[in-house]
This record gives sequence, structure tokens and C-alpha cells, in this order.
Amino acid sequence: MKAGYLAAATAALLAAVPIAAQDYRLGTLTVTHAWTRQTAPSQSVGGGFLTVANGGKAADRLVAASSPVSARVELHTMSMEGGVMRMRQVTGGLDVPAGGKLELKPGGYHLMLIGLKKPLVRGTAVPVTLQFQRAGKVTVQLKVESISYGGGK
Ligand SMILES: [Cu+2]
Repeated sequence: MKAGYLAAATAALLAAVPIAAQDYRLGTLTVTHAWTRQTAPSQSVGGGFLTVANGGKAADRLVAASSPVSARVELHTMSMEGGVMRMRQVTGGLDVPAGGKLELKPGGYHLMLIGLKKPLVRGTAVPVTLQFQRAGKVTVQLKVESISYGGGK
């Protein structure tokens, strides 16, 4: 009984705090590999990428995001239209299926940091608060990588 209690208490302590350098837990969700790219001084937007795994039995949904480094953060999708890559804001959020994952990556779904207040500097980290429909909010740190990191666009 005592061991079970301790395990439960430990699990509670781990909720919503980093469980490794770049891993964050929020209820049944685990956010990993959160990153962005360095930006030029004249650049006013930046992309944000991460993976959300859902170990639970209920689907969740990423509905919004915000960051102190930009005026706002939008959820975007990217697709080829007539040979041109186009980005569009996603309305209604992005599914995190039960037992599955949502991947935000170059060339696909991503966070768009709009109205950067200052350039993103490689080697630093940028806080972004993610809001999920069921699990609530968690703030993760996007590691700022080089311009060429991750491939794609
Ligand atoms: Cu975008």
C-alpha cells in the first residue's frame, strides 16, 4: 500500500513539469522535441514544431497557443497548391488521437509565431503555452535551432 501511495505521489509531482530535457507531461499527454529556428532581425514570423503523444483512452485537441515572444501564435497547416507551398490557419484545433500522436513539423502542421518582438537566437529557448481541450495548458520551451535544422520549409 505504501509503495503504491508513493508511486502515485511521484506521478503527481511529475505532471506538467519537464520529465527530461525537452519532454513535458500534462495528464495523458507528453510533448517532445519542441523546437523552432533562429530568425533574421527583419523577420517577423517563425515556425514552431513539436510532437504530442497521447497515452490516454480519450482523444484530445490542441486548440490554441501563445508566447511572450510574439504578438500571437496561430496553428497552421501547409500544403501544396498548384505547385506552391501555402500556409493556412487551422480553425477548430488539431486532433491528438487516443493512443496516437500529433506531429507539428516542417511541411505540415506547425505553430506560427506572428509578430516576433525580437529575433530568435540559436541556442536559446522560447516559451510557448499550449492549450488543450481536455488536458488544459502546459508551457513548453522551443529550442532555437539553426536555419537549416529539420529540413523542409
Ligand atoms: Cu505558418
